[in-house]
Amino acid sequence: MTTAVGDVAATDVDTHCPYCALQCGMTLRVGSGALPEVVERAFPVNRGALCGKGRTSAEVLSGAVRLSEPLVRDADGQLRAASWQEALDRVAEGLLRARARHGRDAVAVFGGGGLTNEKAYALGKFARVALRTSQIDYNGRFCMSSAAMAQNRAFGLDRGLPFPLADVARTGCVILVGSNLADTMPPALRWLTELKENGGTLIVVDPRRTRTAEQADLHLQPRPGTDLALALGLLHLVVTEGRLDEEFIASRTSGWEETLPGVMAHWPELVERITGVPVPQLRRAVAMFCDAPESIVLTARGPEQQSKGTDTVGAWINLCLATGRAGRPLSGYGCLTGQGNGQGGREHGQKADQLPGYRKLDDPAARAYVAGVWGVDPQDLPGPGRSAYELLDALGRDIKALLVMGSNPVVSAPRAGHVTERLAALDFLAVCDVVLSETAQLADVVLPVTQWAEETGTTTNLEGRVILRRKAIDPPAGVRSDLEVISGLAARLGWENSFPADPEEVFTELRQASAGGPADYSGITYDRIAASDGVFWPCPAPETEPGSDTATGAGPGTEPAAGAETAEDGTPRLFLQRFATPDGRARFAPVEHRPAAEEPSAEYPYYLTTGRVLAQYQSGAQTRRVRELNDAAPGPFVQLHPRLAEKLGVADGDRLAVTSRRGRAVAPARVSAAIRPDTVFMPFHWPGEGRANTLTNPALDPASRMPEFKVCAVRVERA
Ligand SMILES: Nc1nc2c(c(=O)[nH]1)N[C@H]1C(S)=C(S)[C@@H](COP(=O)(O)OP(=O)(O)OC[C@H]3O[C@@H](n4cnc5c(=O)[nH]c(N)nc54)[C@H](O)[C@@H]3O)O[C@H]1N2
Ligand SMILES: Nc1nc2c(c(=O)[nH]1)N[C@H]1C(S)=C(S)[C@@H](COP(=O)(O)OP(=O)(O)OC[C@H]3O[C@@H](n4cnc5c(=O)[nH]c(N)nc54)[C@H](O)[C@@H]3O)O[C@H]1N2
Ligand code: SF4
Ligand SMILES: [Mo]
Repeated sequence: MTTAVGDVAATDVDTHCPYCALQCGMTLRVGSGALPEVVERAFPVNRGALCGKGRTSAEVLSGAVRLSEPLVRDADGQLRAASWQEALDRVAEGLLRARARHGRDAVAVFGGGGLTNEKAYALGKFARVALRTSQIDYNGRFCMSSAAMAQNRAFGLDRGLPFPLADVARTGCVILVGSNLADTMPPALRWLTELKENGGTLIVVDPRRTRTAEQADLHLQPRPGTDLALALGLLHLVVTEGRLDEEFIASRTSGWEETLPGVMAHWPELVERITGVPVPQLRRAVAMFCDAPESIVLTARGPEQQSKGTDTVGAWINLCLATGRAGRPLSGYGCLTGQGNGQGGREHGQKADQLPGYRKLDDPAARAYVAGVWGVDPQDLPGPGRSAYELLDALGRDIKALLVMGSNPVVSAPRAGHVTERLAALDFLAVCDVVLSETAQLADVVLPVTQWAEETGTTTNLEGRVILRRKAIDPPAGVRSDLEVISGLAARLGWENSFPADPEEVFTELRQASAGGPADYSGITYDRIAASDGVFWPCPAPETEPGSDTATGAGPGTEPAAGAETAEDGTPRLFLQRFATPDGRARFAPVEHRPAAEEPSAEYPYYLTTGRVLAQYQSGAQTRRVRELNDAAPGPFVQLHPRLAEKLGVADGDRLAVTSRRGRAVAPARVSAAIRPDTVFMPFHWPGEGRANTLTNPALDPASRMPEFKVCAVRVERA
């Protein structure tokens, strides 16, 4: 659309924010200025609102902060500019040399949940077909993998929210477990405000009194790492207070008998001892949750990034199932997925155990189907590989060469000092990025790539809504898209025509590869997305009218096209008739509480927990380069309670040394009564001496392989 802005003609392009999983709608106004202007636009999840990160996102397009030509490391150890020809040749050589000397699994790929569906799909195919390595995983393993595992176990399907976000405003009670969405998804806070305006209630579970917790009718403030006991304790009260939905348990679930003993073993006084949450608050939470005609539990990284994250989410799902709060309108469990394409990025094959369409790599039928789409022998597809931290830990050992696309593990991986050493021990490291991230600084070759406004592609937001980011401007001359990089490398590895660089062509292939899988995109086209506010998967291609774009695809037990705010396309609500398990029943998780991998001790007497602040995004690679955001959140800090500060003899702003079994970090104290006195909090957005991940514990959840970012034991003293 062309509009007049002042005297100058400008073109408006509707697209979406490059950052978090809310994928707020925005319009880019392209005029005579050097950078496009971000303009608010009505879209169902954000209804016009944008946070500061989205509002300033166009600044990262500036040549002043981004990479504009490939870099290669010379014999003298310095990075210097190079042609694309030379850079891609060097990458192909580096990967092939490692393969020739040490075998296929000596070459690894590390992807990202910020990559579009097309990129995530192409990257997974590149690893399996062109490299034939099993060694691929991605940063989403650090994000929502525990919730994904728990949802697959309980419901037979993992779509972050099985309902549109707007449903949150119309239910009766929401329990928000370990989400600080006032800072991490600010426009979503409005749905909670509306919930309260509609007479609903909000319970927030967080060891800190965050801006989100301040909105709550009830704030439960447990010790870090005790959410599993808390959920079991609430369910115990549901049982003893006669609040079970026996009818629902009998007709729509399985496994209750096996689950009940674990629940009964967590009586209220014990749960108070473990969690620190007083029994009367537990009772009040149960009353609020069960008195409401409908209710919803939402989890985010707080309960999930634990070495028992899968069981913990399972316990919260149990609470929903036992009270009949699942598979019904306006009731259910949902996970607030984090990254821009955190949902789609986990569906199309960059995960160690997975093929496109959320198929399993160890399923012979799935292998045969996808191998058919790819034109290869199923026997030639590698098996499942290692999880993200295990892969990083193996660098320089049995993995000799690594390609990173869309992650900055030097800042964001657990036990980051060790991970940095492992990266340095590689024979060859290539990084595709938009900026010279801390990880790119270690690379042998850095490939500069285009950004969201300069390329077209789809992402799938936290609701499972597949949306289209449209190209608004041309990229600078020296950069190429990730798809062009993959295509160029594949050609050098002998796969000339199998890796198209055109996003729509890749999406067409993805649709075919996903057809019949749990995350079926075969009925979704760019045109269909463009004609709506996005399309919710599953969305199989209409069988009756080939080529028709109008039929509504819907999976089993789902509700097609129920209108909430707008006419919804695809399958906005899942599980209303049946769950996606073989027998259609949701499965209870028979779980018991266990301590964190590391609990406080005499030497390390406090809990450290980590997370985010409003103005920085993730490893900060992008947002630390935006002046307004950097002014708002210029550096790391250690949040601690006034009583702890007094005990340690420190004042606000004093430099604190925080030490764990893995290392020492130094950052200024931020004294605040909003945190438990036994816990300190650090945001993880910065490299250097204040890097929170120097301290964190890579203890893994046995099922999801999620590291324990949210709990470890530390000593705190004046630096
Ligand atoms: N501003 C900003 N927004 C973002 C991002 C960002 O980096 N910056 N990242 C995006 C991504 S990828 C993600 S995954 C999401 C994450 O979104 P959130 O999950 O909301 O973010 P976190 O700050 O990691 O953690 C949320 C809360 O968990 C609490 N917590 C810590 N330990 C525990 C515990 O043991 N139990 C419980 N119940 N709570 C605990 C913390 O105090 C914190 O307030 O945000 C997305 N949005
Ligand atoms: N202590 C602690 N650590 C954590 C967490 C925590 O709560 N506490 N949270 C974890 C979570 S939930 C997450 S999601 C991870 C995230 O951590 P990271 O994986 O480091 O995420 P980002 O900082 O978003 O890194 C993305 C990188 O890719 C680049 N990039 C952006 N878009 C593109 C693209 O389209 N193509 C390419 N090639 N590059 C691109 C960016 O410039 C950036 O350098 O951190 C995890 N680490
Ligand atoms: S909430 Fe997330 S998607 Fe929306 S503007 Fe902010 S960073 Fe972008
Ligand atoms: Mo995340």
